[in-house]
Amino acid sequence: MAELEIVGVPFSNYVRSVRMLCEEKGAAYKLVPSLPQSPEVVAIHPAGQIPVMRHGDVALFESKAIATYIDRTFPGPKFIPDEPVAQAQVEQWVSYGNVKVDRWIMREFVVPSVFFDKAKGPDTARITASLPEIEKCCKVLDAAVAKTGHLVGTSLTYADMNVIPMLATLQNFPAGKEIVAKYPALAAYVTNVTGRPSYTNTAPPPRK
Ligand SMILES: N[C@@H](CCC(=O)N[C@@H](CS)C(=O)NCC(=O)O)C(=O)O
Repeated sequence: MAELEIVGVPFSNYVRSVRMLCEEKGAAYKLVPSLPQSPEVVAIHPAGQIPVMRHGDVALFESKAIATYIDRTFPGPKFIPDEPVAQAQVEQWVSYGNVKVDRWIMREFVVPSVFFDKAKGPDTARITASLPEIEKCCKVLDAAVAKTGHLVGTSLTYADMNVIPMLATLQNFPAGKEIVAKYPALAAYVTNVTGRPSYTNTAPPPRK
């Protein structure tokens, strides 16, 4: 079989989600550490985003499409179930993760907290405005994982792998940690999933 290549830098949450899937399935892969908008990435993703994937003649962009391909192509346990309701629920939580959780945690809170014009300082109004929206997301996710400790069914699926890097990143910030701590089922969920080898083995190297 051709070598599976995940192209993207390891500190990207979406790259990490796809790598977690490979680790959980026991699918061997090579990480090709390319930045967004690099020629290698633009050759596959029309918007230059990471991750992209190469596997023999197959090239794909968008993390969920990549995850579906890997889950169906490689042997090992399935993390996107075949059963139609569970499969649709994975889609549902991946979409919610991408449209709401990524938006409020990453785009409106983490990115403006970390990357800002040094002369101007961070946009505190924007960051503060994200907090009630992050709290809404955490409330929704807390209720969803309260019964089984997972978003779908009773075991880990790609829906969990999609959202966990975002929630773990949130906890690196005192305001984010404070919000997660208000939701005990969510806090336990983050602790459990981030304790898995698939998460710890995909940790990005420390930033310089
Ligand atoms: N919907 C895309 C989102 C990917 C995404 O946002 N990737 C970020 C890194 S985590 C990126 O490439 N950002 C740079 C850019 O948008 O130019 C997916 O699921 O793959």
